[in-house]
Amino acid sequence: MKTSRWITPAALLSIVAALLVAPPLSSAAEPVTTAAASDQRPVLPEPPRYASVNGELHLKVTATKVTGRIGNVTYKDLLTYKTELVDGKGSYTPGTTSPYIGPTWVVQRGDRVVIDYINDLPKYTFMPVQDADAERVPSYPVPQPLSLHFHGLELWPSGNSDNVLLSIPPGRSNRYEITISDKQAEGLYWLHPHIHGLADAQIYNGLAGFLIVGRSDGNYAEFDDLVKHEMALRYNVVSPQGYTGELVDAPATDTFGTAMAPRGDMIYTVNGALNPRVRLNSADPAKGLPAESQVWAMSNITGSATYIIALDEVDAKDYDDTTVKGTPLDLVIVSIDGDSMPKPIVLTGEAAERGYLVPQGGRVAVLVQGASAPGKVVRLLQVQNRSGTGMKSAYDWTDQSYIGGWRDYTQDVFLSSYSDYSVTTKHVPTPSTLTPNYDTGDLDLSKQPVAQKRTFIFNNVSEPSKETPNNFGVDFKLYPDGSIAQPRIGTVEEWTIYNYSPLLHPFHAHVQDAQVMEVVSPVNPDYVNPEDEYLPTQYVTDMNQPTPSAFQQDVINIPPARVDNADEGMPVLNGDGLPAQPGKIVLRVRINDFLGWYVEHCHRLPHEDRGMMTVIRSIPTDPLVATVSQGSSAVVTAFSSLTGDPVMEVTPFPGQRDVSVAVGDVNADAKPDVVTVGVVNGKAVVKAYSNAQESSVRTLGRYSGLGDAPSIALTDIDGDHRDDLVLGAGPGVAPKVIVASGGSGRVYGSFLAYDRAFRGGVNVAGGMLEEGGRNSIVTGSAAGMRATVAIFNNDLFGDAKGNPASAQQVGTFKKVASYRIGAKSYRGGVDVAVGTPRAALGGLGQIVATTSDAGRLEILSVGGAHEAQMHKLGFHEMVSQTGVHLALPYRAFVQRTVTMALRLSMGQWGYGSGAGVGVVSTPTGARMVLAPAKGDGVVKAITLGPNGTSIASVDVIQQDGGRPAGM
Ligand SMILES: [Cu+2]
Repeated sequence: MKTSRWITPAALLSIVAALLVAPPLSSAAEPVTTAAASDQRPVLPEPPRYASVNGELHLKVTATKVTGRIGNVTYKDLLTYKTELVDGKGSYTPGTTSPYIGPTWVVQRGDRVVIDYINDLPKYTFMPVQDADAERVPSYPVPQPLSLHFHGLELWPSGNSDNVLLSIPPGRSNRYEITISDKQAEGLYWLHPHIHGLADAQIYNGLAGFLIVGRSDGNYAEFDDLVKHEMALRYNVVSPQGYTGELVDAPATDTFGTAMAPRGDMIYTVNGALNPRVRLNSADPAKGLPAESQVWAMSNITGSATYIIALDEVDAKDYDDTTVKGTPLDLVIVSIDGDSMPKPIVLTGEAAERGYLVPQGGRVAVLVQGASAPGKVVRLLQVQNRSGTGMKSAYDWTDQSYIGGWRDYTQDVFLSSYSDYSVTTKHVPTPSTLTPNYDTGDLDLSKQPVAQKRTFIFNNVSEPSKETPNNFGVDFKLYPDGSIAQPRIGTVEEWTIYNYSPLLHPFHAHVQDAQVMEVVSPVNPDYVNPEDEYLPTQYVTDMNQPTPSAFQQDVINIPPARVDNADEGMPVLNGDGLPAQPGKIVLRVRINDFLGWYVEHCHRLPHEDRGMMTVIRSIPTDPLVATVSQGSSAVVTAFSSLTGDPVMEVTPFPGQRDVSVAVGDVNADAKPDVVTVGVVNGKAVVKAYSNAQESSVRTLGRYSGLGDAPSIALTDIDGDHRDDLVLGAGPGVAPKVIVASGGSGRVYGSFLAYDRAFRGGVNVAGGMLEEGGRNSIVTGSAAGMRATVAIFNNDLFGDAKGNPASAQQVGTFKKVASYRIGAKSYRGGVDVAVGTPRAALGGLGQIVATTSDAGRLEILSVGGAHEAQMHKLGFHEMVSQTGVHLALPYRAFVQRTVTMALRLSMGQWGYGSGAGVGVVSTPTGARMVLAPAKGDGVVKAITLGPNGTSIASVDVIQQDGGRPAGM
């Protein structure tokens, strides 16, 4: 007999214990109100607030386990954000703490926000993927990493800013430092962890909080005097056996379905309270009092729930009676996802009754009017719906034995109003236009030129099996195997996103919001739900939209494909097996001026955790290539990678042949800077040309012990999203690497890349090589030993108390991998570069290594820490085969494995005796720039084909040059 997968005997005991100690009601601590004594409803809790003062907010935030109560049940193993002010930077307003919503942060545009973010989470109970017919494999605890995402904010995605690739190990911390953009729309945002494989579990169990920029209503003049409320909408599922006290959801590692609760076993909370009341004064026509107006800003802070909200008015006594159908009230939407709108969207009549769909992660602010008479109340409702279509769950609950997926969301009352006429209130009729109290800038991209078009296909990967249990992918790939998209900053791109599945997928992109151009929802009007009680979501809400929105969003639903009535709600297929009528959205995005790595994904978090996510990397508007000619005075030339034209030609060190060059962003203006190193009076001198302008040259520093011909690379080493200097010793001295700040030139630290006795010189490179969100330094032996590529990391995480990484930590580098390249007898050098020449195949950066040994070029992949951890823990097979890349703690110094992804002969391009290598980014990948290792000659740029192996094109960049670099 199968046992329940949720309730272990130990858990059952704890539940029984919890029930025994739980008092019948949780209202003891509620504030005193003027409502009738018989009113059992709790008052809507307002979370405590931490607000910036004088442009600064500094918080210490600890993610930790807590026991909490919802309604009359005590829940153990909830997670929460314990929060405190640091150094008095910010203000604190007390509120009602809840395990279900963290404290609210309030910030303003231009603010500097520092978060010391501590992982104090308990171990995560890992439940391996099960064969439905087999006995359960026992669950076991694994360390639980943590990260932080500022949902909806336009921020740098790299370094210690909004970097969702970070994976903070338990007992460690990270200091996040963000600057709220001057262009950020004012409204309601939120923050939550973003660990792939654990996003749903961590958010579901409590790790979330509001982040208000300015005002949560959108900051419109029309609403200056109104009361605003923020409302976190969350649900919980109790197990089908009816036990309470344990929260049930779908761990990414543990299910053939996406965790279906039998109907009715949902509980809904607002700010952590069940069915609370909010003061919103009804009109009193007898006294000539109009109804009070308020703005309610709501957020769907769940992984799975599709909320469809509606408002109605009922007699006060019916406030919680879902069988009573009230008078539908208009839904007056004034802000979506914190973005401002030129005028309200008003849903009235039947449209108001059908409700507005708030997707997972999305927000909506509505102007709400009080009820029409003192004996009436306004209710906020969840409209009954089902996510997905009629097919049943693969889950082995007895009443749901098929493969597929839905989740039922019952009709329910989230909250209701009450009146207190001792409070003076204000009435505002629905305005015809909305007037933001600040400059919103131009939000309409519909007339802008499009620099790049892309498509993404959201789909179920395959029929579930033990190997691929109900996975979700993008372009038929699971994260991180989908193509890396590399938009150029400052450009507008158009993204068409198809939905090949019968489920709703809410699309979410980080770093910049999107304007909806078009929505195509191929609803089947004849569709009959087999269970016929619950309408699938897509039939409740008509999502067709033929014209562009007048505003931007950060979560956008992709309607499902047209489904087949005869095939249990699966999509209607063409002869080729693909959906005949996929759902579709067309978006425009203006790429913000931030460089770095981030993601787009489905915000239905069990889908994201199962692979429905791809990597995006913003690159400069015009990534530059730089070369050094090797005449008696080396000439550094920078070229536009768009036009091939030279943009700068300088002789940084007159009279010197051995000059090295790198391209990167040392001043965090997101534009490529050209940095060179030469030797003056025995010291390596580094000169930087900001934005490749000769007039902007400045000397960054002078460094000893690097010999006559040092090498240089640029990559962010300390997490401030400003590229730093990596200097490799030339021939004749010990194989030293010096790492220094790209801003001040100050030395962070140094290390020996090879044996101290080695005198052949060190080539250097750096970049993002694996999940974990930090850059690595790559070295290549320049000559005189078995050619060896080595990888070095530092550890930028803080300690368990939230103290940030020390200067010593930043400057301490350890070798985590090495790789020998070329024949055993080969003693020539290996040059190295880091980039994304195979972006079509996903992953992150790769190393390109070249030798003069038969003109060899190898592309190397680096295995991440979590891969090594998974092998060690023995569940690699169970995890990786499902596509669930459970990100285990990123440990900087865990040994990595390096594997050869591709080997090419450079002889085909005329470099049979070797070439130096650089990599320059393109919107779809990168070009490998090759130049002869010795003497002058032709520089060529190689583009790999879309399959990442064949050659698509070879461009001549420049005659007469050498030693290339790119960005
Ligand atoms: Cu999805």
